[in-house]
Amino acid sequence: MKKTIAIIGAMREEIAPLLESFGRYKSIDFGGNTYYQLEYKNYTIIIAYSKIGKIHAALTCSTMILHFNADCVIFTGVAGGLDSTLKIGDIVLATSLCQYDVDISAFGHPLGFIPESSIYINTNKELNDIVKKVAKENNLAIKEGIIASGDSFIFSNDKKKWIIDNFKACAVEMEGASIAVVASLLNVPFCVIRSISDGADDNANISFDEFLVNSASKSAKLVLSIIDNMPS
Ligand code: 4EZ
Repeated sequence: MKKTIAIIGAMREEIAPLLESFGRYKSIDFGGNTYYQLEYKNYTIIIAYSKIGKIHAALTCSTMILHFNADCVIFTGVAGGLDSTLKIGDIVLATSLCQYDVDISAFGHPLGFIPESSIYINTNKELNDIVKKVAKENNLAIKEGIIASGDSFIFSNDKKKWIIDNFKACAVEMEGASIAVVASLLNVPFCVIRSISDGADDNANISFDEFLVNSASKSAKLVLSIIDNMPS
């Protein structure tokens, strides 16, 4: 059976380079999003941007898996850098993801923890190995680490430090943990690739506007090479 690869971004800019590169695709509207479907080599590829935030991303990921029968999910987009070694345009590959805005500490639970779930959800090792292999072949340095997700654009040093201190994350964004929760519970392998657009600091909004398109295309380009290296 032909396999289906889902590629999800949050914003149009994050998937635009992929649509441009494939050129031909079918558009399917579902649940307030447009899904772009095409055949490539021995794969069906389905691409969509979810709109910003964890809830939108959860709907899109669920739709990709349950409605479009995705066999694996790749998230591509940009993120705010938390680790001081990260520069604009650098690629981060999530080893695990967490929700920094989950807080039921009133009941003694650790930050980010939901009963019957866990603070961190791991990404798929086989997919990550392909990402790392392809990055290496393209002389692209990638940083592996924890990505923290929450429904805020982080643009303050205090909030940035709080996320680093509490979650040991190297990058922050607003959708990755949704993909992790949905895909892991539905037993679909997934990975999250992000290119840095800003430093999540007091200049982050300016930096984001300046580098969104360029950083998004770096992440999307890597995804294209990954698809070319997927086992058939
Ligand atoms: C969310 N995305 C930003 C959406 C910004 C503007 C209209 C990634 C991201 C991010 N998220 C890049 N930098 C970030 C930051 N500093 N905090 C949170 O996934 C929408």
